[in-house]
Amino acid sequence: MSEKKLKFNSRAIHGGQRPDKAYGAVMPPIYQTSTYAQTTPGAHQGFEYSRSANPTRTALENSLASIENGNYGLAFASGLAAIDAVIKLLEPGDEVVSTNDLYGGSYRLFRQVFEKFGISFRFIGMQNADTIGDHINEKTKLIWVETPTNPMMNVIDIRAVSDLAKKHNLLLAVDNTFATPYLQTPLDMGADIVMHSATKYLGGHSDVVVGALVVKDKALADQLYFLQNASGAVCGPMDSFLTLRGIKTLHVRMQRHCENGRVVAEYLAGHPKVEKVYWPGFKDHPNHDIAKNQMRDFGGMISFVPKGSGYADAIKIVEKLRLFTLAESLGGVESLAGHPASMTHASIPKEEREKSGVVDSLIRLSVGIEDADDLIADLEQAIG
Ligand code: P1T
Repeated sequence: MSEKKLKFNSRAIHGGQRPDKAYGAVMPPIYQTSTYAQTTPGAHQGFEYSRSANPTRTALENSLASIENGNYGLAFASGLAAIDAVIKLLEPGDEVVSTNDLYGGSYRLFRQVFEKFGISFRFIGMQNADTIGDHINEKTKLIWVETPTNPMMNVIDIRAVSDLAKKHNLLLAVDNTFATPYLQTPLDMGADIVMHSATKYLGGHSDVVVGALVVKDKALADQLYFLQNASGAVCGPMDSFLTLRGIKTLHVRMQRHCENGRVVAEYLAGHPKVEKVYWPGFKDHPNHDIAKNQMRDFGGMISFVPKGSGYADAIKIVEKLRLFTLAESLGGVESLAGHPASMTHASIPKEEREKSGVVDSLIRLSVGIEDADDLIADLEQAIG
């Protein structure tokens, strides 16, 4: 059966995978080698040096391409290394239009690294896609979209942004970390590049830091491959193996993340001491209809603001949580809680941060796949 015909769950397990050529190993071995023997210069079995390509990484890259409905996958040493490669497609003088609510590290890379090299970034709200065109000019080359956004859970209409990008001949890159291809496949909606912090749901077990890019277009893949090899921030063989192993259960984990996410979001929304809950599954979420249209379910990421609270009260709650671990990151099997203002988004100036809703009392939850009752009991004792 042609692999393209397989449905998502089958591709998560089999996509791009063949038993290993040497001994038929069903899981690709961890090819922990930097280099490969040649019989005469240039005569090798497809691998020369592990920065350029490594069989374990290639197995992961093929899987990434398959689950995102792309043709080419590239695995990097971190999500930020993957973003770094995308921005290096640009030239000094070029402009990028980006969502204003995004991971703090992406913002820091854009503002504090790439602006020095003459690339400018405009951070705008994209919840209403009709307004994005106002920020495009002759220097604009790329639209950078995170959806759902980290941590405010805004949802951006990928098809609408893609139409705009095509009209102005711009590249569209979508950070698909929060949704994963289980919930949405941006390339099918017209995006040119899909990016992941595979550290999160794709790996799924909080044991690797890995980044990914997937594209359909060969010329774009060649350019990104050139940058991956030239800059060298590649995913190592052990991390490739672990990420590939994670992807094989992505669909079952995501199903449970979504189920538990719904239970936790509804619990918080009904809690007398909770002011506001951000989760795209609520009918009154401003972009619920877009989410329903482009996502298969609503995920396990939730942010909330306790009632009448400030910085100190939010800190008290996250300190009291026991089953939810207070930690950076998200998307693993275990539930995590974070305080974006002081942790993941601390590199965004307070003024900027608060414009997009990241107030000092905001708490972010990555709902894991434990028993939902235990998660609720933990929240109950922490919120009071
Ligand atoms: O951490 P790294 O693998 O380099 O990925 C960066 C990144 C990119 N995009 C999104 C949407 C992300 O959430 C991240 C990393 N985020 C966290 C560590 C966090 O706790 O939000």
